[in-house]
Amino acid sequence: MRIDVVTIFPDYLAPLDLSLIGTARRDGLLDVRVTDLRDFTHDRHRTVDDTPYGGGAGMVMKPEPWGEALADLLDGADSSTGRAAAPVLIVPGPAGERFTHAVARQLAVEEWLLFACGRYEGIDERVRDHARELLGADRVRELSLGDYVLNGGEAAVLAMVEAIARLVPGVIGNDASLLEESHSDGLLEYPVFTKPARWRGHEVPPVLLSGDHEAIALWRREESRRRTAARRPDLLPAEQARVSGDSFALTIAVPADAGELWTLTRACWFPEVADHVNHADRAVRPAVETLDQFRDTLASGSPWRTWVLREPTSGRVVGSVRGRLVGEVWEIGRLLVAPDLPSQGLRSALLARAVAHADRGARHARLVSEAQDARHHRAYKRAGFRVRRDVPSAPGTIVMECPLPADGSSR
Ligand code: JET
Repeated sequence: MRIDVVTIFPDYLAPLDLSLIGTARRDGLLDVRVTDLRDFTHDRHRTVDDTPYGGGAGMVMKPEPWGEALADLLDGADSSTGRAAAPVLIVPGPAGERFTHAVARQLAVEEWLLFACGRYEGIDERVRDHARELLGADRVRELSLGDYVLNGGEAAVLAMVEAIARLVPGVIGNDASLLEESHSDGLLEYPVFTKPARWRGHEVPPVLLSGDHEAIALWRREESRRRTAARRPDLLPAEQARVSGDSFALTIAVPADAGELWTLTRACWFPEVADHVNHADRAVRPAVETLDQFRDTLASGSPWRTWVLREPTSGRVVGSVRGRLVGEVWEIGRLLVAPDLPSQGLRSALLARAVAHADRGARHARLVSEAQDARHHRAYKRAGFRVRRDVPSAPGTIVMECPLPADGSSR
């Protein structure tokens, strides 16, 4: 694979001589060339930037040096490589599409990548327009590592080249390690341990010492799923909840869901909201919680795990449930379904999900129900819940519990 990098700081790319990438270059697997953009300026100060049209702070990279640098690299291509390949032009920048493992895979099969490092406020937009005419619209990609701003594209190029080059056959000696790592199967990696078995009072999980390969594989899959749900719920695939022929998507809620979910919660608790206006002393939590307070419960550090149910075609949020571990009890709450939908089947599907995905430390699942609400009691009983008169609860409510398997193995 050929990799060109155009930058005003060629020294910044020196690390590409080190480690696996450096070895792959010496082995002839990677042909990395760094070009100084200032070589394509013609004034005494070797100027690459100018003030923005329309005003505003900062400077913009001038198009002319970029045009000349591109032309030079593309012209040289036929003679030096003996083929008429066109590169994929990659412009790292905070406004790009997200660079992911999947993108790295697409790029790893290309013969030639050309990275353009922007600085200041960015490169004049017409450079990309021009490159799209030269290379084809799908061969110019503005890519972002994440939602933060760097001083220039160079550090992003180092990260992208490392992520891409290690997927080029031969660059990494052990292909099996590529198959097992985080993101290769869409989930985060399970935790790993090495000797000694006990270190500063911390034990290695006993299953890993058991020699039982099936049990180890199961444990690792479960840890991957648990980690992903806790840290990166956005990576979990939507599971389908099929209710009376209609299919709904059931996923872990993220902070971005807060607006819709809070609005639906308020709507479902409307009697309590109205009551709160009249009797502020009888505050019911879902009726008085602010949007910001609710959003915090969806953040990755929150003890709550919240699921959101959507109509798949419209994406409309139509239901939710949540759970958290308190001691040995998995507290389930905020079970709700939009008032215009047939609620029973959807409520049962949501409750089943909250029970099935209880924290493995839990011995019982618990929910609180309105004492008068016989219809819901019957549904909770069908789901395995029983009334616990011995557990105290607010006036007008009852507590119901359902035992959970001791080892959490079904979860
Ligand atoms: C970045 C990449 O900050 C990032 O990239 C570097 C950068 C900074 C400023 C300007 C710039 O210009 C490129 C361009 O974009 C419009 O012309 C590039 C953050 N996440 N990933």
